[in-house]
Amino acid sequence: MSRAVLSVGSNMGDRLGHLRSVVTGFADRVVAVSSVYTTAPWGGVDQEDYLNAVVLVDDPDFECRDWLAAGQRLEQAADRVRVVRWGARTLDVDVVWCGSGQRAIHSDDPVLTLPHPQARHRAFVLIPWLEVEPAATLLVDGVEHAVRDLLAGLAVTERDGVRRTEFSLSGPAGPDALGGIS
Ligand code: PH2
Ligand code: MG
Ligand code: MG
Repeated sequence: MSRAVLSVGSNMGDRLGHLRSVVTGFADRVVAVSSVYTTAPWGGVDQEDYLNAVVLVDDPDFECRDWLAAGQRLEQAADRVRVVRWGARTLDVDVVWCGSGQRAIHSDDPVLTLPHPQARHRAFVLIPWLEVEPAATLLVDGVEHAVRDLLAGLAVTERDGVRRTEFSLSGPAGPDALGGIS
């Protein structure tokens, strides 16, 4: 135990560099990395567009809360400041789903609610997740749904706000990452 689906996002500073810091930070625990998407801000706060991606991670010695703690350390390393809920941030690492093998962990713990209660409403989470895990499912109100169906149920404007870029979180740094990788 355990495997986790992490949603990573940035809309301040070296956005691509911040997302790449998650892949380098989790290193050999990374199982798969989605494309990088440019996404319209979700949640009603006026702010810059985000870059978002999904990273699948696995470590037999990690509990679900260990992914949260490690993600928060990476947020701190990116000088993340918590100001406005759903507002701008250098780096956000959210545990969307966590499980043992294919079995999902469900938790009402407010510190780490699983699966992430907002994930099903967010095209910027569902689209990159489907890219790396096309058969993914998510428990909504006690019922297991295909992530594909949850995405199809979102407003077209939500889905259209999520656009794939040519940036990559692995391999050589792209132009947006200049100065961000050392
Ligand atoms: N994160 C938020 C609030 N709004 N919008 C997009 N497009 N992407 C995000 O990662 C995001 C957001 C707070 O976690
Ligand atoms: Mg978030
Ligand atoms: Mg967060």
